[in-house]
Amino acid sequence: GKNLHLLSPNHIELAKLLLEMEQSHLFERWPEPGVDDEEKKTFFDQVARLNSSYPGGLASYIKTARELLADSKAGKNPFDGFTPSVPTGESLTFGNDNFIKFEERGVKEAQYAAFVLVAGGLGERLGYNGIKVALPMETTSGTCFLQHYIESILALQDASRRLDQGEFQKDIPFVIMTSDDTHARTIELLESNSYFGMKPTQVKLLKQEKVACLDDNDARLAVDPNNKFRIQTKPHGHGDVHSLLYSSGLLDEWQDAGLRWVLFFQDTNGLLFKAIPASLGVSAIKQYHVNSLAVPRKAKEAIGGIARLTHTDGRSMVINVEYNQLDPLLRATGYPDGDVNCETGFSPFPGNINQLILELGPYLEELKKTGGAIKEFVNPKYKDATKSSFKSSTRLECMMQDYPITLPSSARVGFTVMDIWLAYAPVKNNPEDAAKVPKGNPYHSATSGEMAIYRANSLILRKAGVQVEDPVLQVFNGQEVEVWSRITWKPKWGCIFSEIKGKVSGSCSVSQRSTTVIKGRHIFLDNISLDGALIVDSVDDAEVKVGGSVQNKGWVLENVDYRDTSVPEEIRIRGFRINKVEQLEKKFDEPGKFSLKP
Ligand code: UGB
Repeated sequence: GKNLHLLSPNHIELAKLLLEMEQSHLFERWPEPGVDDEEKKTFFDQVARLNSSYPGGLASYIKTARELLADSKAGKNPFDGFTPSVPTGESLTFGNDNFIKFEERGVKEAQYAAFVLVAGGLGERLGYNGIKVALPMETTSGTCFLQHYIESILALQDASRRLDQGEFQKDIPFVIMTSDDTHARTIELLESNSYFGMKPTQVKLLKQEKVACLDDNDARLAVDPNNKFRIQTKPHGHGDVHSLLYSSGLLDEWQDAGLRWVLFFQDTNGLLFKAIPASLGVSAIKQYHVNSLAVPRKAKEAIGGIARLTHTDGRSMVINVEYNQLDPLLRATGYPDGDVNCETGFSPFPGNINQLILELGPYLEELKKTGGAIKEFVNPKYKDATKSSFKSSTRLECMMQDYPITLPSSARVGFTVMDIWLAYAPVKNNPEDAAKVPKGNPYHSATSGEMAIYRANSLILRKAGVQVEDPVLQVFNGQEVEVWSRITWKPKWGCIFSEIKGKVSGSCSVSQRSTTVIKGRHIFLDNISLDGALIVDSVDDAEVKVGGSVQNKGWVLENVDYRDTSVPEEIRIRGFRINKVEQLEKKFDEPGKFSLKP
């Protein structure tokens, strides 16, 4: 009260709100008026931000927190009344007729899509010091995730216009959700690289705010341990993307511009864009309002499981059940063994890779009702079995894949299962934890993420008719991985299978120790036998035929230890570096037809 004269009317309202919500402890350690007055004002600026960035304001946040904390204390199961069963979805096999049919439809739809990358997370499990989208996806070409995503979107945009031959000429919008942890570094990465070739106006950043931490079951807001004039905050989760998109007005803008799809994806999956055209085709042909991309999932793997949940009252929905909840839910509903692999060697519940394709029209209609608010949860770490106090402060969280929870049963919610090698290779785990992953389960490390790119590209070229030699097994940072030929190409070289196939002719072969980087658009592999390293670049209006026998000492993988701090972090977390001993490197920078034959 003594401090009231300092405050603006707006701040006084906020002070009243806090007192009404029984948050007077926030002011307990405040000094006399005249002392630290600026800090006190800044406190209310923070409260104003917390209040305006949460749908329904702080009062609603605290109220929901009390309810969820009470449920958690009572041990209430969020899935009470629901029984899980294995849902049916579309299952695709790379390169067969069905896959090609979906890809050809999907690529034409791509120009009517907007892409949304959620990149507000710091990736605590990975323990990398930079932002994750700045990490090289593979170190042969050195392309970082963000560059790859942008080039993939641009390649799709181009292929889509070319193949559709329609009138539609709008640029595909690209939104990146950031947070205070990633925002400045994301802008810096974009600006210092000229947006990797995208028009700066095509890219929009939406920054999510953190939410207030909670100290106890009464939802008393936590004072920041380092500053008594601040409320401690933590991330609210990727679910924020829906309310941010809605409040930004972008969804209306896209609707008016004639767009049809919104595609959501995560920060470190270098394979994702290989799966996008086909799964977008599935959305279009099966008219899915919601389509989640999935892969076969090992039981207990740290990715969510997609399940049909049927309630005793008859309601039913297809939804992601997060990895820590699937096993207990199964045990509680008649599967005494919980989440276990079936005869296929995988869990019967497909794994959610958190790539969602939403049809824009129904999405916008739904968000007009909900404002984009997503069902939240709380996950307090209790001190003891009485559940009366927490080890550290907690907060409410929400997940983007929980969007379908509020949809009516009539909504068309489906999913598309793809081969793991084609669709999913995230970089989430640090080397130490990755090395402890049970044998046969994916490491999800920088090592496995990079190797997965080479494997996928090798398998795709095999399917296109190239003889790619078998991989060898090697151990990096304690993880045994398959090492395939290091084959990479720019997305514009081929973003669907038929395009890639059209770039290969005659009898081509690549040995296991080989490396190739294809940087140009119209580069054709014709009767080439590669044993070494080959790097080819060309301007877009050059056509280059590469053939003959290429043989040199090539590029060699050398082990490095992740603890060796003399090696840059983005390299040592992989456990290897590339020694570029010898290569054939050629750039064609004039328009025209060329042939490269050593
Ligand atoms: N993210 C944000 O943008 N903001 C946040 O506040 C938090 C995260 P994690 P998680 O890949 O297979 C998800 O930490 O949440 C971004 C699914 O929930 O990598 O443990 C962050 O930058 C799970 O069902 O993953 O698990 C990143 O891009 C499963 O599908 C993304 O959100 C799993 O991913 C995911 O954050 C998976």
